[in-house]
Amino acid sequence: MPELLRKPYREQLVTWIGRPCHFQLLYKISIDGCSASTFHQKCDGQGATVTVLYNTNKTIFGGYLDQSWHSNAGYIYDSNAFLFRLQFNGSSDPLRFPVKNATYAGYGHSSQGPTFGSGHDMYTFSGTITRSGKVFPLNGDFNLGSCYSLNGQDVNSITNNSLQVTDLEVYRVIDGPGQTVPDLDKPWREHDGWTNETMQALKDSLLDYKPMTETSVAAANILLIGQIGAGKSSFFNSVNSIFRGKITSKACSGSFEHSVTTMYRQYKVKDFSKGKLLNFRLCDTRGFEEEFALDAQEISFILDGNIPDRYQFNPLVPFTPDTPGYIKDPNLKDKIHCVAFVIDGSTVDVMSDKVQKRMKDLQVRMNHRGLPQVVFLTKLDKICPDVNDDVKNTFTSTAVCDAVEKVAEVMGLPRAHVLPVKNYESETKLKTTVDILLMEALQRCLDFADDYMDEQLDKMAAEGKNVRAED
Ligand SMILES: Nc1nc2c(ncn2[C@@H]2O[C@H](COP(=O)(O)OP(=O)(O)OP(=O)(O)O)[C@@H](O)[C@H]2O)c(=O)[nH]1
Ligand SMILES: [Mg+2]
Repeated sequence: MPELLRKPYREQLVTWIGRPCHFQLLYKISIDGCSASTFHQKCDGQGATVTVLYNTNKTIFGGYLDQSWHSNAGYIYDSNAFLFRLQFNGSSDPLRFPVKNATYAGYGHSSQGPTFGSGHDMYTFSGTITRSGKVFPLNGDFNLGSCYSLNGQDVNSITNNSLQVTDLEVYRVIDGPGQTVPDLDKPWREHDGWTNETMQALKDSLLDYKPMTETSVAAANILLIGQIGAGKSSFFNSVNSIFRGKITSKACSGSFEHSVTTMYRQYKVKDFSKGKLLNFRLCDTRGFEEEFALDAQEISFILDGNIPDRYQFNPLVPFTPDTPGYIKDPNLKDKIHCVAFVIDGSTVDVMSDKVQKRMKDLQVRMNHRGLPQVVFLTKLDKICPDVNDDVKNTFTSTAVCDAVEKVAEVMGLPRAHVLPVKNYESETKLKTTVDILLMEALQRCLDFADDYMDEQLDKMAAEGKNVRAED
């Protein structure tokens, strides 16, 4: 059964419990269903337990009981009990709230889920809770502070105001260090590792990259598109820095009320150690805003290769076939071969309907052309402190995993198409781990671009067109 409670949080609980111990999962509502009878069936008489709730506000809290749960409609005396908060708003922020009235530490009742304190301090749910999507809207009630010392905290600062949980787990606390400690930090996505060798292998593979050999298309075109300030230009700068061998910022990036990028640029990347141009182009666009969207027709022109490099976007006068520089008969080499939506991971939860709609509208045009789409999910460092400390934690971070799921859902794309990255922004030196994440995302994009070109060639062959006419 997949367990959510991460290793650092387990270690924190062990410290609080105050004796060497480990945890065995007894009950998990996302697997077993959320019902008081199942909870009691699985957890009564099991000795010490920890109950952990994970809510939709990325906050993790719960309670510890040294004594067994029961279903006898009576209180459980426990002088060692405590309530706790482990995480708040996606950030680790542990606090322990000791019991102050041991007589009422817990309450066992056949029709109630885990319940702590009289009053009750933490009453999770009663009866059966029906899942709504991925969320269980618990029907309990929290009157925190009656039997537990809150040390200045309140319901809001402990639960982050939500009883909408994605999971609730009860673990049995077993004395002694775990013999076979399960792999608690199992990544949510397979990953090749973070060594210099991995980095070098990725770099070599990108250096060797050539679009499908049957065509004369020299470079794969990847379109970077998304809201202002999402990190489109920074993505190019980051990739460019990797091959430059030092941090550079060729494309203007920054934060401004309107898009910093105003010109369409098809950036090439040069490897400075080998003096070689790489065979892909990163096409940077103006970001869209709440009140300003790229003209849909303009996007079609970009996708089809009608718009020239260095075209100056003008929100007042959209691009037309009469605009100077219009490329009249673009062929496969001019077209976009893969679209990367660049989305700021730290704003995924607050993405407005308007922006979502903008992206959907663009997707319609892309789907129409059979264009592969990925998401570069940026600013991971801002959504998870562990990732901020070290990018290595990306694939074990629940906050990142949640953001990936959310974006995949919003964009209607498979999760595997959502690629977490962290751009270089304040660093002064390259880092192997950051390079790896960026190059993996780029490599995926190029694989998809190849698929697209392959498909286009099949189509052209089927239509009797001379593929070599692309020359
Ligand atoms: N912390 C953090 N900041 C980032 C990241 N990527 C970009 N930024 C910052 O976000 C701001 C906007 O980045 P840009 O690359 O200019 O964004 P853009 O999508 O090109 O924006 P426009 O050109 O205005 O549409 C800059 O201040 C960057 O330094 C990231 O991964 N982490
Ligand atoms: Mg930009």
